[in-house]
Amino acid sequence: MFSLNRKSSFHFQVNPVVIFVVVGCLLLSVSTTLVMAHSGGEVISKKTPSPITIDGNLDEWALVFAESSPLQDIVADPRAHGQDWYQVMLGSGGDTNDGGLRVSRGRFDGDDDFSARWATLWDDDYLYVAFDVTDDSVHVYDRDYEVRVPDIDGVWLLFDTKHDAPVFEYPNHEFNTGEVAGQSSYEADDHFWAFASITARGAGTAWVRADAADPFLNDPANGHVAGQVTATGYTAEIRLPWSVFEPFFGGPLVPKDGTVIGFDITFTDVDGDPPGTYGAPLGGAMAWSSDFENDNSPGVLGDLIISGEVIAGPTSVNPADKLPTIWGRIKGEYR
Ligand SMILES: [Ca+2]
Ligand SMILES: [Ca+2]
Ligand SMILES: [Ca+2]
Ligand SMILES: [Ca+2]
Repeated sequence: MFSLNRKSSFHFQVNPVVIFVVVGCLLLSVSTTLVMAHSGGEVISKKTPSPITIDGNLDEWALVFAESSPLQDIVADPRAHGQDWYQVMLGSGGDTNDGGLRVSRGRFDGDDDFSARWATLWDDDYLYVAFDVTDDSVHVYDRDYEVRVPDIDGVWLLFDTKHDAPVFEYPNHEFNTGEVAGQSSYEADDHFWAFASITARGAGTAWVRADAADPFLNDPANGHVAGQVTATGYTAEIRLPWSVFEPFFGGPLVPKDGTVIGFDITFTDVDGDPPGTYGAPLGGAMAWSSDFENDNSPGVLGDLIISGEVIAGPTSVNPADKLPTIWGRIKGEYR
């Protein structure tokens, strides 16, 4: 009896503490999983040991594409592709969702109509992004290079350079784009460009806020934007010198391990007879981390996280591509 009483007494005194701790832990755990910074998208940009050649050939991206795909692919139905990080609630933006959760304008008829594999890298000079786009109706841009006229097969890149947009907390998969978009607007440090990577002039274009040419990025001589038409669509390869962010950031934006920048991507897809249409049912638009509104509100952007991890360099050199003298020199250096 004595022993039993002591045991009962022990339980009676300790249980509330145990319950308190357990419930506390549960609440902490639940609240942690519910809190989402921005719209949930997070992408890691690793460091490249050698500069990326901006030519629309994505061979040097093979390793980093293999890491990023399918988790970061821009596809109409992110959750059907295992992208559990995608938080945006169906129909919460000024969107259509016509053809998939991520569809913000127009309509998409599956991954063959439009989808994009992509990845990002950086070095001390540039932030790089590359896209391998599947598009069943590719339109090479051949109009005014100084001003976008009107819609394009191309991509918008959007930045909150100070990463200071307001953060909203929603339960998993209930991020309300429209609600968030109404709570913030672009400030001096927030900026976006639109790029047409495949053009009749060869060099890609870069338009400030998707409108007028960026005097630096749009200049063909600077070689910052390139693309190629492929068997399944087209590519886009873009490098942004860190200096282009300086006017917005308010000083040098020096990337280092752990730097976080608000970031999102929007693709517009024009389909049909040239110049193609952006409207449903042929064309449309879809974003990476939001369902658009990202040109109005930096609050709906995701996060681009700079990592100090250096990717492995190019893994092979094909001797068939090299002149004998160059190949001899390469072999000589490895003796
Ligand atoms: Ca390249
Ligand atoms: Ca900002
Ligand atoms: Ca298209
Ligand atoms: Ca289409």
